[in-house]
Amino acid sequence: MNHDYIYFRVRMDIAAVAADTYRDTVGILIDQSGVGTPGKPDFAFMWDSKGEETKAGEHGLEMTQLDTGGAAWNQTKFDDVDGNSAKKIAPPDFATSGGDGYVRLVDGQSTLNFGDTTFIDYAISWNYLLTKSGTGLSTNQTWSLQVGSIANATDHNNITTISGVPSHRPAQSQPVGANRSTPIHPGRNRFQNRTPWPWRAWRFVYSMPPVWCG
Ligand SMILES: [Ca+2]
Ligand SMILES: [Ca+2]
Ligand SMILES: [Ca+2]
Repeated sequence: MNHDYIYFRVRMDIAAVAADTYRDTVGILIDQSGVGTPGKPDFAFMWDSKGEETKAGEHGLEMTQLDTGGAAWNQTKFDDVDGNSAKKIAPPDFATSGGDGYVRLVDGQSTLNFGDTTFIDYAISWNYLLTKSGTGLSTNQTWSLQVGSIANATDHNNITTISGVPSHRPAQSQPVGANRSTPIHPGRNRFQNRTPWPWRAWRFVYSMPPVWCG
């Protein structure tokens, strides 16, 4: 995370995500505290590679919101914030140029325990989120995250695989709300996250006499 973008890295259980053959949707699912039903996701940054296959430039990285929220992940799906499943309308969706958001694929990265992996990296512009998305997503909120994927289908379908559980476990056995990330507070800088110094420490620092060097 920096002043301009918030970043996510997803480690895939496959060695390569070939652009000409990979046809899943992979999304960062966000449960924003105080919005919607507690424990259920509200928004998702979706990378729709399936839709991109048939209509290049109208899919790819998409800003979505919860459409149907069931008790299990295979009853849960999202819908575009732009209200059009066939077109990318920006704003409120990510524009295809201008830096609203990026997806980067890093193939063939070796691991200690399970062969090669691919990273899917997301970079989401704070300026886009704050001024264009219409989602209300902002810095200094409380988010719980999960990664969900939809096998060989677009972002308009039920989640089929979810993170935080053993590999390849189907989503139907996973209740929504379980195995989420610990809450994050996006956009806080390192000083805000630090426990404040006690008053005596501040007093000591500020009462030291000036030291002349040279
Ligand atoms: Ca919520
Ligand atoms: Ca789509
Ligand atoms: Ca759309």
